[in-house]
Amino acid sequence: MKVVTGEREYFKGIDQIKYEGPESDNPLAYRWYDENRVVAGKTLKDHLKFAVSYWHSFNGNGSDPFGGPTHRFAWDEKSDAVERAKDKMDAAFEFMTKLGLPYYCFHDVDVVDYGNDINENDRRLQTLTDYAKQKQADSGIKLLWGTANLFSHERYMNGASTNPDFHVLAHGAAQVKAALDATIALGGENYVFWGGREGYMSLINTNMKREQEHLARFLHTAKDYARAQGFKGTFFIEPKPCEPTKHQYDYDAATVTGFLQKYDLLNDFKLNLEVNHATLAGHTFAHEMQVAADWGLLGSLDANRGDEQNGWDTDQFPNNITEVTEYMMVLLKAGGLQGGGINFDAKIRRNSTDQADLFYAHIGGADIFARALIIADNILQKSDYNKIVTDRYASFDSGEGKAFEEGKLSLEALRDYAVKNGEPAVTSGKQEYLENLINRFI
Ligand code: XLS
Ligand code: NI
Ligand code: NI
Repeated sequence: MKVVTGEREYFKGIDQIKYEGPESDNPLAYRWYDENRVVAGKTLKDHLKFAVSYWHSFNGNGSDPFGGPTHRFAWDEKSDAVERAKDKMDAAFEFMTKLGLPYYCFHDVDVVDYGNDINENDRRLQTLTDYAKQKQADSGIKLLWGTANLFSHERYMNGASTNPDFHVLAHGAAQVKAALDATIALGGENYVFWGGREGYMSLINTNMKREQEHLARFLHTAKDYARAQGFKGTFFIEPKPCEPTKHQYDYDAATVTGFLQKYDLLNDFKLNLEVNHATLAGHTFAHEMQVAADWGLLGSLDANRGDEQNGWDTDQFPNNITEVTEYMMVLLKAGGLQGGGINFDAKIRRNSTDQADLFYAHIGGADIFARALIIADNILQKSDYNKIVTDRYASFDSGEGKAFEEGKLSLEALRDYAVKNGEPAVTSGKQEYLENLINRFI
């Protein structure tokens, strides 16, 4: 990939990041992410489809509820919104091409600031879409997914498509239309719906059934529009249990799959799962991935992690090799992601203020996933892991167990079997053995 800069170079002194191998001690090099390395029949680049998220990397300024920005961006200086947005896009493509990752993702308002005039907002996004089209052509970087931010503006405080006021819903639709148009124009491979405020703060004032019906109708309407415009990609729902809303309708993977089935959306929608959202829902991320995989809905991943000592969406970069290895085992067993990739929905810390910090963060994230994928493939290919799990269910492979699976045994027949065969043998689940096995390959 060639480095693409604008008139000005923003990340001075940092060249293109290269793969140097595990022995390298260069902090600005990949040690595991060799994009051309083939694992389980595909290159790492094609398995992982890494994406940089626009919001955290080029908008996230380090502010928190207790203090203002700590990250000062040289691309954030001009007073005109469109000119400022072009500078930011120059910086974004410089960063992404120096990093050498193949995709990016954005919300409409990440790309250019919005005001309250829908026509003017559409014009701004259109201008930046044209600008991005050129940058994508110059660099070869592609859009993994686009989305609309239907949670930051004050009008969405009671939700967007689940708002009790139809007028607010219509504003959300206007934003989604423009974001879909931009995604389609840029050849975006997918489109995401994350319903940050699609839920309720208190049940006392909420008609939950009606709100969920509106959400489903909204998704159908948006999907029908995009399909009519020729969009062939996948729509993703991104589950999260809470934050900002107290209770969100897209709580977790199991909740969303039930919703998609109930409202006849399974043909067009899959899941975009996020690590820390799983944590907040009280699940492991591997669990969320497995739920999606079992439904054939494992679409895309938002890579990050939470903090074990607190309970909010800290969006830190991933760094736990054991956990990520377990994710990659689920991914390989599922046959990969359907349409999506791995988006770093993660931000550097408030006090990480060197320009290089954003590079270290993404390098570490890409390396841990690449390394985990290689390890996971070794475990599945070279150990008795698969056999142990398969053998646990061997009693259903033949005889009466098989007949039960096929629906051929009545409750009385099951009772007869139990009486005839006495107490079952005690069988180990071998959990510690398998944990050690995974560690052995790490
Ligand atoms: C917030 C979400 C958000 C989505 C896109 O918690 O993860 O960043 O990925 O709207
Ligand atoms: Ni996310
Ligand atoms: Ni999140």
